[in-house]
Amino acid sequence: MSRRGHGKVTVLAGGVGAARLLRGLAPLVPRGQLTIVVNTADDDVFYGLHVSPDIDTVLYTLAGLSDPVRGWGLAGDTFHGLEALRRYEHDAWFQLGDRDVATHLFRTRLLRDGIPLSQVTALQARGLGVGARVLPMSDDAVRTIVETTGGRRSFQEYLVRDRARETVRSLTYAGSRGAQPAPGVLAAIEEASLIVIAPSNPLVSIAPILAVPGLRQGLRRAEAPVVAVSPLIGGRPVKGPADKMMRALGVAPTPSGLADFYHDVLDAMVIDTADRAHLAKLEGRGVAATCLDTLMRSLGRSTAVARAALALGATVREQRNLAS
Ligand code: FO1
Repeated sequence: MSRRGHGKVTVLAGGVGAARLLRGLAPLVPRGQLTIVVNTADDDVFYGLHVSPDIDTVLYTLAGLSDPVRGWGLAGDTFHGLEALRRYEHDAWFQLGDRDVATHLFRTRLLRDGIPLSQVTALQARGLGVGARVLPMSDDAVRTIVETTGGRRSFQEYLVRDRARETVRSLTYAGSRGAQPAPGVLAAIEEASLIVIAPSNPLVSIAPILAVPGLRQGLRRAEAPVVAVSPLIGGRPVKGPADKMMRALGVAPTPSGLADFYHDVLDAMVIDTADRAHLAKLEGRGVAATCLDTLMRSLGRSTAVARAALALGATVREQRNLAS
């Protein structure tokens, strides 16, 4: 590793929050050095098409094509196809844009032909001109099942159809026990100089990745520092129901709660200035921490947060070198 370089960086990523960090991080990491391991437990089939929302969001964002307001889908897309479909399926609640559909058509056809999701994703990254290596966590199907007070829901039913109104009783990552990490995932963790847990929902974006056999052990064994970027600002996420879900499942929606949740893999955490009261608590339990404004509303803010994560990782590495 050069003095100014960071070596290989591996990021565990969900959707929109992760993508906001990645748009700042990707330009800071030399080509060929960045691997992104993406949650696929939100994947589902809509209108016969296999949709991988977190992979889509990461790819579209890195390609500079994502819708800046929604965070998902393509900027400037239209929904005429969906409107036409609603003549037959009145409650078609999951919105696939007219141009977005091409991504799902391509993925579905290749998967049906027996091509693994990791290879399909690599082809899509190439087609979109994305230089970073984007890997699904697994080529095997893992699905988040949400038990709510109203019944059992798929993740997209819970989040999109029911707008996360129901109280969550439990989460399961169906299929995770028998799943294998996608090719390259374990090596990316082993060879990394820095591992970043993106500011994604810990329960439904990061936990399914950690539930793939070998992933958690790989992180525990990794030489690289594991730095989490908190998705919380003053106890609330920028988007989505993370705080509600965390509270319902007994995880405090604070940096300390996150540190408890990631306790066996975590070395350091980037938190928002609004949560600076947790800095001392984190340091007290051996988690190195730094704080700044983590609201990534612009590329500049994404770059600042990415730099903070890289710098914190470098500090942890230096401290370890001094101690050894
Ligand atoms: N999120 C919504 O809130 N409503 C939608 O209709 C919707 C459609 C959609 C289509 C493709 C895609 O890649 C993502 C889409 N998302 C939609 C986002 C997605 O449901 C969630 O944000 C993620 O699963 C959570 O990471």
